[in-house]
Amino acid sequence: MKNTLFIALLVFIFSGFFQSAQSTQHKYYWIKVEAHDKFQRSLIANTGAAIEIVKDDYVIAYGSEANLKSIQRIARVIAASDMVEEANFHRQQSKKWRTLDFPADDSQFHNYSELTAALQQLAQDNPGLVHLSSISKTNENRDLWVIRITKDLAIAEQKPAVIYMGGHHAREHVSVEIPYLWAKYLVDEYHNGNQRVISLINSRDIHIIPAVNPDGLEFDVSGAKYKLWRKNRRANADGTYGVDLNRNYGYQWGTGGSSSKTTSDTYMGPSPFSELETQAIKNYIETHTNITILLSVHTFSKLILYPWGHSYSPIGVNNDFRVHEKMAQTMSTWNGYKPQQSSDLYIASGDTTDWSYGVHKIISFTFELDPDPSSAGGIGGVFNPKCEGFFTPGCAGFYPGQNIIQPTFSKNIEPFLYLLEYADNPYRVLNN
Ligand code: 0X9
Ligand code: ZN
Repeated sequence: MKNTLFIALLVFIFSGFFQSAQSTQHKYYWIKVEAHDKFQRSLIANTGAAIEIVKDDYVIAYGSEANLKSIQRIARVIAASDMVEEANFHRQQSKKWRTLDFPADDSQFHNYSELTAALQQLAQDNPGLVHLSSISKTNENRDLWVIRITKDLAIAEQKPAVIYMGGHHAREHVSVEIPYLWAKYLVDEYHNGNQRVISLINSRDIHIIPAVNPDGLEFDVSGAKYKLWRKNRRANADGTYGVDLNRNYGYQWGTGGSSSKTTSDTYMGPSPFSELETQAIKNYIETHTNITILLSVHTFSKLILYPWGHSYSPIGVNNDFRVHEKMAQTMSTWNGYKPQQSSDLYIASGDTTDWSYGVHKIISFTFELDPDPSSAGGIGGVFNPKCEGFFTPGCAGFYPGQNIIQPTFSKNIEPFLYLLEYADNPYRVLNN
């Protein structure tokens, strides 16, 4: 009897210990922290927090309690938000969550099944023009869709190709809509007799992956409020979930600005290309050797970024640097986004474009789409007072409301067309 009591006491003490250890890991914060240059920002990125807003004198990062403590050791924290419940330990199937969908006032956004249906419809209505295929199953058995738009598929590999991708990060909903609208625009304009688009569809091979991370997207929109989820939904060995797909590509992987901690938002994964989604993209790009230009869209901040991201050095091949710089500057005249090298923001390794340029010499860009950081809300007085918090659509950078979709798309049509036009030989831009 004594023994049983003793064991019961031990179990009680230990369960309390584990609970508090786990609830510590559940705490996530918005952290406003002083940082004046890319070197200071990179130190903050190295803690494993995700930097989301960059200003001249500070950044706002999103990270765990452990990330917050690391940041406090190296920089002055100006403010930290109340704890936000963190979803690292949440299972997808929890009963208390509603169906996987956007709330009514964000219904213009596509959830996974709506996106699937829309892509299937586009392909079905346009045989010989739009080709839909799944390049992988995800951890939760969804399809990773690629839509390919070109005339004469049989000779497509002989044409210059561009690949457009969105939705690497689950909470970046606008980044899924823009590639989808791009596919729809191309098809609609083709039928409308737009000569520029017709000749591009005839002479180019166009690849579009609107949602690189469908499991993450579905997770983010399940529940009463958006979850601020970033990673995919791989079940990590320790019971946590998710790898940051934009830290999992295999060029200079794990060399800075990513984390080996599974609870981190910038968890790099156990090895380069450990994830089904990044493997699928790797295989796809390796098998389509006609791809000369790549664009990966994210949100938010209105930026045009180009390699390197893992290093402060510019690209070693001088002409390649000049092509990226020139194209970024030209595109910025249309969308108004700020062109810069990725690492001017902060060092991060394992992102898509360092790999696609580093390994394949594909001219590669990351766009951080609208909105701009000042409209994103934040802590320390810049919060929109109408809004409950970062979770409320219309309030924050990741959840800006559906009215932003169309204007964001419109300002990016010209840059997207430009990339296609120069895909035959991007070095041509240096002649202008
Ligand atoms: O950190 C990222 O993955 C991207 N920003 S986001 O807010 N969408 O997460 C930017 C990647 C740019 N690359 C580097 N800074 N290396
Ligand atoms: Zn992103």
